[in-house]
Amino acid sequence: MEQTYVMIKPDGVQRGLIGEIVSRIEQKGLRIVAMEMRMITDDIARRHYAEHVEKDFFKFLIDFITSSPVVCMVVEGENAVAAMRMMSGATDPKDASVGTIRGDFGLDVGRNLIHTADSLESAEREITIHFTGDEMVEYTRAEETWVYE
Ligand SMILES: Nc1nc2c(ncn2[C@@H]2O[C@H](COP(=O)(O)OP(=O)(O)O)[C@@H](O)[C@H]2O)c(=O)[nH]1
Ligand SMILES: [Mg+2]
Repeated sequence: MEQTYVMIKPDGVQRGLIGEIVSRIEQKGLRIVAMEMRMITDDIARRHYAEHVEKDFFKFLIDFITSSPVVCMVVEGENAVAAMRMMSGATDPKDASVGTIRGDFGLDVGRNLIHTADSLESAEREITIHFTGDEMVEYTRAEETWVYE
């Protein structure tokens, strides 16, 4: 089982899409093992988006992600990293397929609703930034024998 880091961004929270997004994760059969709404500090935001520090949109990204609460999650399942990337869709909602979260609800690359780790390595790094480990729970969902062969 893989773990990935998922974050509903401030626009997703402000637009009342927490339930919709969490619902899609649940319906996919993935297991949410940690979830918390919180304000991201400037320091955490900079660590999270460190790979983009040289980009011209970096300041906008940091201002945006710290502007309003986000919902931080650790999501677990077989191929959870790729599954969540597929469900999120392309970075720019203009390119994101219908049926994806960004494709269904977004119009602008700076307001693309959700963050999902892009690799197993990124997932491990991001989970460590946002969670200590104490918040994580171990359980199985009752329906998992009907999700996995
Ligand atoms: N304003 C602006 N934001 C961008 C641009 N490219 C990426 N971003 C934002 O920066 C975030 C991180 O970029 P990236 O890691 O490449 O995309 P992701 O992994 O699909 O979220 C994206 O989700 C966007 O919110 C851009 O060209 N302009
Ligand atoms: Mg990324």
